[in-house]
Amino acid sequence: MQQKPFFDAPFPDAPISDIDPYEEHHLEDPREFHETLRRNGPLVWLTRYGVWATGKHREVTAIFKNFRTFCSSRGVGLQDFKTEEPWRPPSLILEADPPEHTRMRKVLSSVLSANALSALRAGFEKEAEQRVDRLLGAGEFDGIQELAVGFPITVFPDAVGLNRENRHFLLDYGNLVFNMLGPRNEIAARAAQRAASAVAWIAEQCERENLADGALGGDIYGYVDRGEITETQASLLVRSLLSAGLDTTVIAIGNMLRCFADHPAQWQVLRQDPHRARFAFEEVLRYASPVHTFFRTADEDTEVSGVPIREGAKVLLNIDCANRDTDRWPDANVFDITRRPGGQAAFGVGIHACVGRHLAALESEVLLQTLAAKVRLIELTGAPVPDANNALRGYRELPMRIEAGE
Ligand code: OVV
Repeated sequence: MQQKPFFDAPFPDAPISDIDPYEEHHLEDPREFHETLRRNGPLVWLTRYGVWATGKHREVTAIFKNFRTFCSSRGVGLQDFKTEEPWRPPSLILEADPPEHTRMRKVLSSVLSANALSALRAGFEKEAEQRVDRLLGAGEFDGIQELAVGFPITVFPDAVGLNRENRHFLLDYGNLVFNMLGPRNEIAARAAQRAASAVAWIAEQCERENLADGALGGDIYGYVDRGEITETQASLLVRSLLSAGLDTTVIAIGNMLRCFADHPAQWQVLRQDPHRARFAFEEVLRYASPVHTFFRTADEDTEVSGVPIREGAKVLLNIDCANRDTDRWPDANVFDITRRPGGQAAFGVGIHACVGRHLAALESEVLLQTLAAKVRLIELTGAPVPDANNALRGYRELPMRIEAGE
């Protein structure tokens, strides 16, 4: 049998654990790992990988905010780009530090500003209404295929300005990108197999001539014409949209359906006042965070909450655990759309916080409002099938039905 690696504690008496959070059953059900993080916190050394880990809201937030010490340019996964070759050219925004990060961030934040996106709403609403109307007569269906995938896989590529063909490659690619943030386990190998044809296809879609005018991809190339970025940078920024923009919202919408199916009283609260959709989405992200893990790398010797951290150390930030931290929200384990979940960390915190959040919110909000207007009951009709992913947590299948009602 293959010997599992073992990394000694970095100092005597350091809190350690030999749990492997990347075992499939922990990825599918993180409760035991969360318990380990809480019991040994605020930081615990994972002997299996030789990294620090935290799931405390205070420390996760502090490390995200301290972007000078805890850099992103050495990768935001388990791998250290300083010592290991990344599988693709690093992202110019996700895997970069200031000042380079700042310039790229400015481009994407203006392309993806709430204002720039407001023109998309009407088209999103039309698509959501058609889809929900069709499902109201459908009996039992898979909420993942029909809603969580079906809605964004239409509106998102249209918003970016992609061709109509082969859009399923976007899901394969996103799945690969997120799985590659973890160890090179079976799950990552399967993702790579599945995405074999997607990688070259993605690179092609990022080229200027494959992007429709008047859509987000073309808007990014507008910054080339104004001399602010190069053509190569533009194509990599489009790649960022395609990497981060679809699987995340698919998972978020799936988690949203599950939350409301499990909490029918909360569904009635939303139906009474559909304007709560924006806050409801934020509460879904807190209660069932789509991205469970990002890493940072200590670029110098430092300490966090009294724990010394050496230069080069990776720190696993468990976002979904932090979002259920009862030190931050005494009733963290209650799904309550009437709370104001300010400070929830699902989009990250600080300079790297999700730049596409307004687009994600628009998609989810439109779908949620459409459902709230037309649907009396959301009900599971079978067991949800979890989707084990090294960085995302959600469902592969969600058997359900919806019932019409004013
Ligand atoms: C997985 C992920 C998240 C956010 C951004 C990117 C990727 C990127 O490629 O820039």
